[in-house]
Amino acid sequence: MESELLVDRREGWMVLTLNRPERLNALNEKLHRLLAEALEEAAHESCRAVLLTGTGRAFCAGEDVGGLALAAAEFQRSGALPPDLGVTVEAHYNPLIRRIRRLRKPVVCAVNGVAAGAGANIALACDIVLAARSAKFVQAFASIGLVPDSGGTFFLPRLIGEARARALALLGEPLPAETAQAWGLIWQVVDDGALRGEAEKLAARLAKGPTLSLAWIKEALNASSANDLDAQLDLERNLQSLAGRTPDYREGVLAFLEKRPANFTGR
Ligand code: T3D
Repeated sequence: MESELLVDRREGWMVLTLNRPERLNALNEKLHRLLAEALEEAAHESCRAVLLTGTGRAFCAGEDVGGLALAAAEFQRSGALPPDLGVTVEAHYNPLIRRIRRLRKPVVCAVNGVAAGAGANIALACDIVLAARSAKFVQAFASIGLVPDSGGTFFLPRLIGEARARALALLGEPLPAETAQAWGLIWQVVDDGALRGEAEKLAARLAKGPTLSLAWIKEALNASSANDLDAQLDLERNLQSLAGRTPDYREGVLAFLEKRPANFTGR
């Protein structure tokens, strides 16, 4: 049987494909575990970029509601305490979002179809999000009586502002990919047939980039929403000190002066 997560190791980068198309790539325990393991592997120096996508007509429909329904039924049957969903969030979603944000290399997300619930917010945690023109983003949580998790209440207002974030979260209405791009929720919409190719080109290009500099850019941007200007200026100074001592900086300057493409090694 094919794995629920396809891991394709390329030269210096990895493609991770959620692969439960019959459940719209909804996340169950096994897929959570496979994803965590793959992202651990991606943290290795030999991997310099990651592409995350899904098979079939969805990117990811969030938590497998079948699993949630079984737990709720058991609660009704036995009269025991309801399952604590915060446990799943703490065990799987929070570590996943932290892994993506803290990974010291770019994570490209190719949203190939609907991204709902935690699936939408996993996409938003990635560094560069491309979406198929037919894709849509759904904060599906309120529709089943839940609260956005996986960083939704953090990313949404920062990316698109309070008014739009509140309406999306409270109404749970689908947001078409083109509107998501127009609002600045994602980087780019691509025609459906071209999405995979464009996303692969982008990930391959990033994998040939100055990986340490890209990691520090990510670190600075991650920090900026919590920092004031002074703290952010200090952080930029510190990171620039580090970047300025790397072989890739030397190579970048040399390549510029010699009018040739830089050959970055990620060091
Ligand atoms: O402890 C915790 O776990 C808390 C953490 C929660 C994190 C979360 O993500 S909560 C939110 C969970 N996700 C949802 O509520 C989304 C549910 N799905 C939908 O709203 C819709 O399916 C979509 C908007 C994503 C797509 O709609 P549509 O009309 O294109 O497809 P569909 O017909 O609804 O779904 C197709 C099949 O996929 C269908 O199965 P069937 O009838 O063909 O056998 C459907 O049941 C299944 N499916 C869709 N989403 C899920 C799912 N199966 C399991 N889990 C899902 N999330």
